[in-house]
Amino acid sequence: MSAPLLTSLAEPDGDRPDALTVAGRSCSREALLGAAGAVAARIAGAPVVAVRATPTVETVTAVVGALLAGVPVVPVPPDSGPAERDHILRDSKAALLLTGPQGAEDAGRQAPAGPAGAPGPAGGGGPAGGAGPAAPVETVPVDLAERAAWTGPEPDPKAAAFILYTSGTTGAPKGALISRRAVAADLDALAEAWAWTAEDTLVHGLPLFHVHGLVLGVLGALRTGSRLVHTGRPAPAAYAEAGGSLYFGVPTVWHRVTQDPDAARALSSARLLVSGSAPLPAPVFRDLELLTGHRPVERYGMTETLITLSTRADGERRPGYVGTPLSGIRTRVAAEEGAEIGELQLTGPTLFDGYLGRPEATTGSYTEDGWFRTGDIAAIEPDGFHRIVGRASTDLIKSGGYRIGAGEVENALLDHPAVREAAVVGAPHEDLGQQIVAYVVADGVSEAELIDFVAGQLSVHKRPRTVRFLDALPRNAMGKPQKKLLPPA
Ligand code: MLC
Ligand code: AMP
Repeated sequence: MSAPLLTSLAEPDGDRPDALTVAGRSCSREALLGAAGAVAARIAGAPVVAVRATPTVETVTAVVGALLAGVPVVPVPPDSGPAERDHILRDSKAALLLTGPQGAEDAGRQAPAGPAGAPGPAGGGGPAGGAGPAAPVETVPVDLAERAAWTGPEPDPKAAAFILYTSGTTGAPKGALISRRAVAADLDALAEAWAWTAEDTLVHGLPLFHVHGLVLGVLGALRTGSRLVHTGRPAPAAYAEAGGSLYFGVPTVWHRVTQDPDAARALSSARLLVSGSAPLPAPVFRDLELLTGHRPVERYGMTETLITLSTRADGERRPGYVGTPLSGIRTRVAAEEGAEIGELQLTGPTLFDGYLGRPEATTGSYTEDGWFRTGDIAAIEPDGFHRIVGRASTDLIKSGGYRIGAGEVENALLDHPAVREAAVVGAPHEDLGQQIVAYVVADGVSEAELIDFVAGQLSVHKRPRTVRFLDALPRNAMGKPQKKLLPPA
């Protein structure tokens, strides 16, 4: 049985003034616990709460407050446009939106917020594909000066800690239900694999609305008791300045670090550099080793499973390999007879509890004998090391470590009145891993207008980086678009 999720918050060195730093603002664990207690008191009893996940101390306070009160958290990307935000709020049925200092102003872009301290209306403004009026949501500003001692009981470990919205190949993102015990099990397994302790200072600048930045990057620090420096953005110079022992990044971040040799060399004094969320290219692995003296730890995970495979602090680290299963995880590769590669399937204590309100999608993500189907193609070497070869579906794109469904971007493009047909793919890209390329049949609209249109409807990272105009999409005899026949980007 794991310890309660937020155990280390109440530990004796809780008054260290820089236990937590986010984008240049610091606070102690004691201050965090007090302000989070005040949040917990305000939202206790709510079925679910949305958090506008800016990289701020307020976001961390909001998340901790909700976890204290046992209210599941729905992180909302701060740059999500009205279509995406309204979908998340509506689908999760969140009636409260916790926001940081910018929250009230931003919410006010759609509808004026109430006076400070009083809940005001917020939520999505524009209709997405004729989705109707915005979901009614009350904005609750987080005030770091407030203090309350939270004395509520420890929530049920089986209860949801998070509802994380994540893209599928088609349609709008689905809410993955992540339990408190899954988070605790994953963080304990990672602490063991990486020898991660309260002696560490964790540094990263990843977004606070996904598994990597939020679950590992915030709750991991709070559970192990390590200091956390969140750099606001994952810029190489900011990583260099932070002087940490443990660093997290997506491969794009590590690629940028290798392009900044001074910053890279400053990381030599760290204990462990960890890469994940997308494949780390072998040249980036080698450049990192040359510049920092560290062979990076690579780990593999998914929103639905949390982190399941990793190389270890005390073990071999091999370019192109994501190591062995974490404690409690079992893996298998469903390969056809005679083949070495096939779909990676998993079981273990870190798996999600299904997609909110989508029983069919949940059932479809498991095999008949109860293993989770990752959709990733993998091979397992005789020594147990796992290699991720690619994805089964080309309609899930990984760009800068973000998972993006081709269908969601296609639907956003089709919402533009000038677009008649759209097909979206991920094209190889040196820095981003893949970049989003859109092929459209459209008249009277420019590439820049379409890119801005998508950036305005969805999160900015879901915008195509390139748009190609075609007279018609290649289709088969049944009329289905044939993405393999699209011209090169
Ligand atoms: C550019 N910008 C625009 C725009 N064009 N804004 C609006 N409309 C347009 N048309 C602006 C952006 O707002 C931003 O502004 C700036 O340009 C740069 O944007 P970008 O080019 O999209 O960002 P980039 O620098 O390319 O981002 C790289 C990155 C980012 C690495 C920082 O991709 C990132 O943070 N990735 C992390 C993803 C992640 O955490 N994934 C984990 C998933 S969990 P401004 O002002 O903001 O600079 C998971 C499980 C696991 O996968 O295993 O971990
Ligand atoms: P997300 O749900 O955003 O967490 O994305 C999960 C997906 O990211 C996985 O299904 C993989 O395709 C990919 N992924 C995560 N970590 C790695 C890694 N180390 N190597 C290759 N792919 C990865």
